[in-house]
This record gives sequence, structure tokens and C-alpha cells, in this order.
Amino acid sequence: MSNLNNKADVAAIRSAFPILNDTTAYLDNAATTQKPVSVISAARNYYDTMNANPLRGLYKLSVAATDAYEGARSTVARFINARESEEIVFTRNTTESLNLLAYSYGMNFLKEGDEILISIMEHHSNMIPWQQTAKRTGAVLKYVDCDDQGKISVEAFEAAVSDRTRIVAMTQLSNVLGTLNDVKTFAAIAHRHGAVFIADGAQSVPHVPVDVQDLDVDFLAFSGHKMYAPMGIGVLYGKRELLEKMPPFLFGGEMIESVTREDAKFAEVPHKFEAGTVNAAGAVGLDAAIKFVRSIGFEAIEARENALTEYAFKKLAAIPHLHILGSGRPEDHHGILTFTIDDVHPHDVAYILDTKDIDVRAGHHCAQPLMKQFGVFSTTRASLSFYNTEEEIDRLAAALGELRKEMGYDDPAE
Ligand code: C6P
Repeated sequence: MSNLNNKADVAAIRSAFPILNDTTAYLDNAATTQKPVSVISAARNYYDTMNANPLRGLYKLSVAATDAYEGARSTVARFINARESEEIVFTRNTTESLNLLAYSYGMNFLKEGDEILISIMEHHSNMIPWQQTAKRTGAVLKYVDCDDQGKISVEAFEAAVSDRTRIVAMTQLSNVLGTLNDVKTFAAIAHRHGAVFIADGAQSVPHVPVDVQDLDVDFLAFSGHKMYAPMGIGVLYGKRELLEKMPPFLFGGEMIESVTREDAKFAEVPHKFEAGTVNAAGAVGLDAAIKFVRSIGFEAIEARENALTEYAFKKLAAIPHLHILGSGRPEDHHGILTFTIDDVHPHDVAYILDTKDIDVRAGHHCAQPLMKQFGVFSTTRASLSFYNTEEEIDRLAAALGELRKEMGYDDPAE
């Protein structure tokens, strides 16, 4: 395990990422992370040495492709401590995993008057599927709000959940506020009311250790591309007994046991949820990404990312006219700093930063209802990974400190 608060180790880690350099400060890691050479090589090696359609052929290449694909499933299962690899369904991304749940679980097991509970800080991918499920089933979609520090209290959650709640779907880590929600406690409360608990792990799985058995969540969705793996591979974890009772979401090749003119018998989990040719190279890349993350270790990752967050928070919070959304405590932000600057549109902020080779995201971050709750339309967000440096944050802070002046406001402290 490395100690990433040591400059030499950070430099070594950075050198594992071909795209990182000293010119561009890449601070949009919540959108997607960069890929280390081990991940790129693993995906390339798949195509160089074992590409064939997995799960179909009886010849050696296809068997190698199948083994690599299924090996990746086992790696994912161990990574999140699933009981067995059959509880891991490969999807394209978090969005598809959540849609799978909305279609297969929500649309089939909800009836009029049932309640779906989500939080106000959900990404649209964990909101719109439930809006649609509610419209189609007659279920009621309810929200639990966070306070102005970006926290969802146990009291607020208890008040929002009821014996009619059948599904609770909540992000473990907000892509806007950086809040780490106490999903373990919320899942236990949801279970007491007879509801299933779905965790959106898109932002948490890359940054904090996630143990599905310890959290006792029923489902967990996440994306490979936010955790150093290729785009186009995602995961849905589900408890086996739940996955077994859910009907398939997509129909077609490889998700069947047998087919007649009239009907089909579906394959066992997880294959009944993986219709069509799968993304084997993506799965192999995800396998390599998990091994990369494990080689650093979450202890080092968290220590580094928390230290960087604190450093960045203090620098940004000291800039006049800059307002950070959510908690006033750096330790609540987990690498995510979303902010506004008085009188300057976030798109102008991001554009000016880009002229200085600093990459951040501007907009609503696919969380429009949350923006509305905080009384803003749009914001700028810097999001960190362990490979970022204090120098990059210094550059960001210096650029932001000058920004109002550049926009024509004479005195930056005015
Ligand atoms: N958030 C961001 O810049 P996909 O696009 O399916 O890989 O992930 C969707 C998603 C779901 N939940 C959360 C909490 C997320 O943050 C995201 C993706 C990116 O914040 C892209 S909008």
C-alpha cells in the first residue's frame, strides 16, 4: 500500500496514467476518471489475444473470452463483498443498472398507493426512472430532503418512510454536495418497513470501501468509468433471492435457457439480465481497475482524497464572493466541491478555467431539483481523485481568485 500524502508516491501514481501531465489540471473526476495503463493494456490485451463472442463458442478463443468475462464478475463480487458472483449483473453503467431495477422490480412489484422514496440529492438517473415507474404503476414518489448543510438526518428519513414504502433508492455519495449518506442506517430502517433499499454507488464505490453485506443494501448500482475502468461497463449488485424473482429487463440472445415458437424459458441469474453480446473488454478493464485500486488500498485513497479535499476546501472558501454548496466542513465533501461565484455564470467560470488548462464541470450536474432546493440554477464543480496534486488545486484557487476581476469587477474583494 502506498502513502499518497508523499509527493514521490503521487508522482509514481500519476505516471501510471498516460493522459495526466503537468499542463492540464484534470478536476472533473466525478464525471469520469482517467485510466491507468494497466486498465488500457488489459482491455487491449483482450482484443489482442482472446477476442471472440463470450458465452457462445465451444472453441478455445471463445472459452478464453468467457473465462475473462466471468473472472471479472468474480473480481467485482469480491470487491464489494457480494456473497457470490451470480449476484453481479454487468450493465453499461449506473443509469442502466437503475433502469433495470425500475423496469424489472418497480414496474412488476409495485401497485397503486405503494410508495417509492428517494432523496432530493439524487442524480437524474436515480430519479427519472422512479418518476416513470410511479406514473405507470400508480405508486407515489416521495422525497426526503437534506438540510442546508447537505445532510439527510435519520429523523428526516424516519419521517419520510412509511409502511407503504416498498422501494427506497438513495445515493451513497452525492455528486454535487459530496455528502456521504448513512445508507447502512437508512437500509435498516427501510427494511423495518418492509421496503427494499437500492444504493446508487456511482460516486461512492470508487472512493470508499463498500461492503454490500455490511451495509445490507438489497441492490447497488455503479459505473466502471468513474473508477478508472473503461466506459460502457457498469454493475448491478442484487441479493440473489431478489434477482431470481425479477423478470428480465431486455430480451434476446444469451438470456434464455430454451425457446419455442410461443415462449421462452430464461437463463439463471445473472445471465437472464445480460441480453445480447456483452462488453467483455470493458469487464476485463474493470477487473484490472479493481486490481489497480486494491493495489493502492482504500486506506491510502481515502487519506489522500480527504487531505486534498481539506486543502481545496480551505483555499476555495477563502476566496471572496465564492460560495461552496452544502456543508461548511471539508470532511463532509469527499472530493467534491461545488460552488458559485457572485455575478459570474458557471459556464463562464468553466470556460475561463479551461483557458488556463483547468478542467471542471459547470451546469446542473444532472441534479436539477437539488439545485432548486439550494436556490441556484447552475454551479461549477471541481472533483478530485487521489492522483490530483496540491499544485493543481493552487492553480484552481489562483484562477478563481482572479476571476471576477477578469470579468470586469475591479476589486476582487468588493
Ligand atoms: N454523474 C457527474 O458528472 P452514468 O452516467 O450512468 O455512469 O452515471 C450516472 C450517475 C448516477 N448517479 C450518480 C450519483 C452520478 O454521479 C452519476 C453520474 C456524473 O456527476 C455524470 S452526470
